[in-house]
Amino acid sequence: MSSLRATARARSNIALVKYWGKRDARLNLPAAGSLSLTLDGLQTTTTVCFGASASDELVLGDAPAPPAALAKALRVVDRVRALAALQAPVRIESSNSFPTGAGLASSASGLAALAVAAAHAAGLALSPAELSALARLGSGSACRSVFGGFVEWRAGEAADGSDSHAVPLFPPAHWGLAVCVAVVSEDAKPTGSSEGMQRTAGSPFQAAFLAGVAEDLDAARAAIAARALSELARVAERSCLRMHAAMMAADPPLLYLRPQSWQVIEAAMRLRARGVPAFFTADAGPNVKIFCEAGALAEVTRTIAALGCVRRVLEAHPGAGVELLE
Ligand code: 2P0
Repeated sequence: MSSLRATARARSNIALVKYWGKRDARLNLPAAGSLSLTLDGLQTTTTVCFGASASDELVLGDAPAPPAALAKALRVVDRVRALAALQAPVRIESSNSFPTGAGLASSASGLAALAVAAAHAAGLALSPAELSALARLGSGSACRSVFGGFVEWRAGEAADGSDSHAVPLFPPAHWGLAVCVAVVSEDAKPTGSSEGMQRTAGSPFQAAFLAGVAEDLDAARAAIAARALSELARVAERSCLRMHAAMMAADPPLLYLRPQSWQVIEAAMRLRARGVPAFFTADAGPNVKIFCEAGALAEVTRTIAALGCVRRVLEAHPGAGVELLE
């Protein structure tokens, strides 16, 4: 059994056109497509070993993971065991290079690394699209982290989810963008994405958010192809704010952004108003990400770090897809 082991590394991704809403919660099938950039610097390394433990185990960093994290991981592992006709217990060891649970998409890199490590450990030869659909079972956004650079998750139509996976659009080197992550809080978020999406399904603004996604995807693809930052800024900021508007209008409301987040958002808008090629986005947590042309990163970071409300900043660049390490 000792050979049923593999290690993979995956990077986080940040959505430019947001995924928020499911048509099937069990299979993580989205209500609409989404589009993201995979980033280096924010990564998870995961080792999967079948048959080396008495029961299914997940270790995150140095500590046993909470039951909910193990349950998420087992959605991927159980599919792998079914495909490989394998019954052995699994031991998963995973470590992140960045804080978990604070809107930095640790589940995207984590579940993408897990899907690839588990499939290889079990001896499955899956295509990139199949690996992406496998990662999706653990966490929707993870299907995008299988690929590097600019990535689109096609929502698909099949009831079994077989056509709901990501596709690579442009490689990391296509456009020299950079991202400054303004960390305003490192606390775990109180409402996870799955629960948050379920609650937002009842928001009167959710249908309006979803109705704009197809147009946003077209506009984002065109802006990225043309490396047109001001066009991409327009699409990404409206996708982000429409998603947060739908969240805020849920009952009870979902408020992921803190006052400090709004200070960073306003700083990003001021930067662009004075000609710095930069724009903001924010996800299901209080931390704000500022995308910019790589040449503007030093100025963006200096400006954001000087805001009294920011605890620290992380810098990242476009990154590669998932890698098998051993
Ligand atoms: C995104 N987010 O497109 C959006 C924007 C957060 C806000 O994908 O329930 O952790 O596991 O499918 O993938 C976070 O959601 O949710 C997410 P599940 P996931 O990046």
